[in-house]
Amino acid sequence: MTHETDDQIIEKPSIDNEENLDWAKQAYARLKQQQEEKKIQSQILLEKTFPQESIEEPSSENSGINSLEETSNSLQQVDISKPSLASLSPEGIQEEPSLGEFDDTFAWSAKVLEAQGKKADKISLDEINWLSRLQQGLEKTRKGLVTDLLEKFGDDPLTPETLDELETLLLRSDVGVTATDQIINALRTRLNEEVLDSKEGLRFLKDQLCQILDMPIEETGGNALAPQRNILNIWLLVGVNGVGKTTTLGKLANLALSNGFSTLIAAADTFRAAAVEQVKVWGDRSGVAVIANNSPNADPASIVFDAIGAAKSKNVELLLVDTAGRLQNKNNLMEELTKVRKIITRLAPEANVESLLVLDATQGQNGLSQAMGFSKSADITGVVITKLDGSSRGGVAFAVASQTKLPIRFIGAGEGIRDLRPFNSFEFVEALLANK
Ligand SMILES: Nc1nc2c(ncn2[C@@H]2O[C@H](COP(=O)(O)OP(=O)(O)OP(=O)(O)O)[C@@H](O)[C@H]2O)c(=O)[nH]1
Ligand SMILES: [Mg+2]
Repeated sequence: MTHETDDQIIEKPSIDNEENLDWAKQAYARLKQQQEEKKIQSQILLEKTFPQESIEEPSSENSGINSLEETSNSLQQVDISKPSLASLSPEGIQEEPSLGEFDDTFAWSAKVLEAQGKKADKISLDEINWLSRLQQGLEKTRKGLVTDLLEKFGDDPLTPETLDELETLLLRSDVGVTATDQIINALRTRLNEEVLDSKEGLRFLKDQLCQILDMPIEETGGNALAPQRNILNIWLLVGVNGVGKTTTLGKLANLALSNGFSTLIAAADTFRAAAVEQVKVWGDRSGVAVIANNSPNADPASIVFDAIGAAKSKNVELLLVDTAGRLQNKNNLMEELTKVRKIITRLAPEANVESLLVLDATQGQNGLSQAMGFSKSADITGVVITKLDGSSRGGVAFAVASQTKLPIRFIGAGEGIRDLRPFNSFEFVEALLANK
């Protein structure tokens, strides 16, 4: 969840389109070496932990795992589920990415990192892996936008007619009227000043797209959202049914824990019986304890109450709250959210509170009207866009930023625990317009 600060990036990042792959090759060689070293280390560790005989007959007794489960704290009603066996197995904690071939996707991901001023010996496989998946995930959106766009732009200088066609393309890609107008007007003004060839046109377009996404982020201080150390941060995940709130919460728990934040989950979706179990599975996968109440129709506010108490007594830095899916026009359910917010303000006035609205990219412009409805009644501070993999409507990110003026904080592109990252406009726009 750490992010480069602005002053580390002196120039605006831009992709070097020359076929200079030195940096990418250096990064690849380094990651390859790290992977080899890791393999050797884990082999040594395995041999030390399980000498030959015990590999053949592993003893499950006294493993310490059962005792962890036994001590699992079950208060009368409030259930504090400690992460169980699944979280202790390596697969449960993370699916480690592995380094594939040095191919076009690797080279592209490396270029995006290089353009942001990263050092070839400082990048991680996680970063490369995520960018590759984001680029692949946005393929459907890209197909509708880029192929046509590049055809329209051609090799000739841009003309007012190209802009008309670009306008149609942007609108068709769910970019929305406000953002499209902003982009087209900026391009038109620029065209009145000078002749733009297609390469400069594309560069200008990318800058405009980044500006639209960055505007709400800059208005809230300009940094990526991360919990503040040594104080309580409470993040609520809200949104309509099935958009990916619980999955996002699980991925966030994993991301927070791997960045060293002490983390706790509150299972405040009491609407569906299976919801608590689902959250517990994510608690297990990420290794984060879950506060839940097993009695049917428990009051979400009372779970948040218990969770804040537990968070304070354990010096938790990030409390993630799962909430039930609700339609933005259902007043009683929206009031329930207000009640939860009130409890938080009363019990933890010093906490940093974020209400993250989760939007499903596949719903396109429909998600936008949800966002408008939610930000009216719930105190939304940011947006998470999920399901960018496989959606042809990734352009909706621009509509969200320009129309709701809410900062996009995280994006999800897959169902796996690693498929979520802090939002980075440069990476998003490059992935969207990647021209393979
Ligand atoms: N492909 C893909 N699927 C996702 C992503 N995020 C969530 N999902 C899937 O979407 C479905 C719904 O996810 P949940 O996390 O249960 O959604 P929710 O908003 O908590 O749902 P309710 O609690 O019922 O309102 C699940 O099948 C998830 O695996 C994503 O980024 N990509
Ligand atoms: Mg859920």
